[in-house]
Amino acid sequence: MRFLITKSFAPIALLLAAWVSPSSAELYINEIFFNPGGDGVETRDEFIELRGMPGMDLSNHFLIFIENEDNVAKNGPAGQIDNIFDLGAATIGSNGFLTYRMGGDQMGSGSSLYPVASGTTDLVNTGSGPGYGSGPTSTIGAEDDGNEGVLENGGFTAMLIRNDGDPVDNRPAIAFDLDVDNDGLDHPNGREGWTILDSIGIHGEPREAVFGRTYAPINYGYESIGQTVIVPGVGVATANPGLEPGATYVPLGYEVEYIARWGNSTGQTAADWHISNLTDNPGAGSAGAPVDYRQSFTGNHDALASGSPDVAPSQPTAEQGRLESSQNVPYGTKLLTTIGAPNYITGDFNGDGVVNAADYTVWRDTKGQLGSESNHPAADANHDFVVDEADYALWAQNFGAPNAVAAPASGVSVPEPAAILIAALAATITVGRNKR
Ligand SMILES: [Ca+2]
Ligand SMILES: [Ca+2]
Ligand SMILES: [Ca+2]
Ligand SMILES: [Ca+2]
Repeated sequence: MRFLITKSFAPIALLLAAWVSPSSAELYINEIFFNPGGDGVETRDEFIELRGMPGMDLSNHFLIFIENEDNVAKNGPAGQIDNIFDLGAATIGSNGFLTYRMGGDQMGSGSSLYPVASGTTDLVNTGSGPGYGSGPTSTIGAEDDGNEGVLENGGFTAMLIRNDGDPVDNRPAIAFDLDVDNDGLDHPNGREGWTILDSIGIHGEPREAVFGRTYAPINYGYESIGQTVIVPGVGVATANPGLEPGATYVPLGYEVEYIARWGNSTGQTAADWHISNLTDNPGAGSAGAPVDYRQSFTGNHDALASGSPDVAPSQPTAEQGRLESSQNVPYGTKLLTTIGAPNYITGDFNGDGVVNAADYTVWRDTKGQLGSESNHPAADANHDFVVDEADYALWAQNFGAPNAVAAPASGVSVPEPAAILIAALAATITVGRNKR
């Protein structure tokens, strides 16, 4: 029985695998960590990950960050370009990834310590400027309005563009205002000659969404539209974030510090993104220590041995059990371990960005395995240090995710949803029988 079901999975696994590669000339914002908290160092621990075709030439491509802040009079800096990453000298790595990492703060914090997958085009600033550097102090083509070498914590629209217009006149420039009247992009493509390849809007901190404006198809912020908020210096205001025509706004109720695509997703719906607020444990990102940001409100996550009951990852308090994750990721999950790889997705035990039969195999082969903070089993989806039925249930719940995936590159038919359901059901039957 098990053999038959394994065989029936094979074609589906192949089809799902065929979905994951971006189509020709496509380029995506894949992961951005922009506000390391706690012991984090702003000029060391931020990173950016882009995804595209292996070896893709990035001439005339730029990643820009557009200011979100506005005020009640609508004469704030919304629409101005705050950060520019000039991708022109780079190509996408042989594994389909490109990363930007920081060079530290020149005060002993050292450069970014994240492990990066081989094959990644890994751009680390070795210039004299802090963080990513800026202009002449950046070796990676970064530039920002304050020459601080960092991304803004308050909010932004991250926008990946290609400039087919004049290479000088239409090049993105710091402080250039893409929205002069703060009522939406003055040109639907940002500027004449530009193509917007991908974008996402974030109001990262409370009250930023009240008057602020973002410019992407999908946008996130703390407040709900219509929510009453007290704004210092203004008084009572009603949240009404500015959006492009037809754009989506998703209220979160928490600050945002990390944005990522959900597994291999490339679409523009809330299901395609994982928006989270990360804190750290003691030593997170510190020189010589493993980078170890986790999701929670407070406290550290490796204190199981310390006997402090409110910090054990397997025993979250009621408060810490409320994860600040748009995808309900289990407490204590490490997200920042996929630099140069598909992003974390619940149930993706082999880390390839999709949840399918191959992940079931990992679960089956490691069922009963125990773990610890330093030796975390891949198939322990709920982060309780044992691989068991609860982890299987999370795999089954997420089977087929991410829902919105890139169109097949060529000549590959997409299986009907029914086929996926049948496969999931078949797996359930298998597990049920194994248990007896
Ligand atoms: Ca403006
Ligand atoms: Ca990643
Ligand atoms: Ca997988
Ligand atoms: Ca588990």
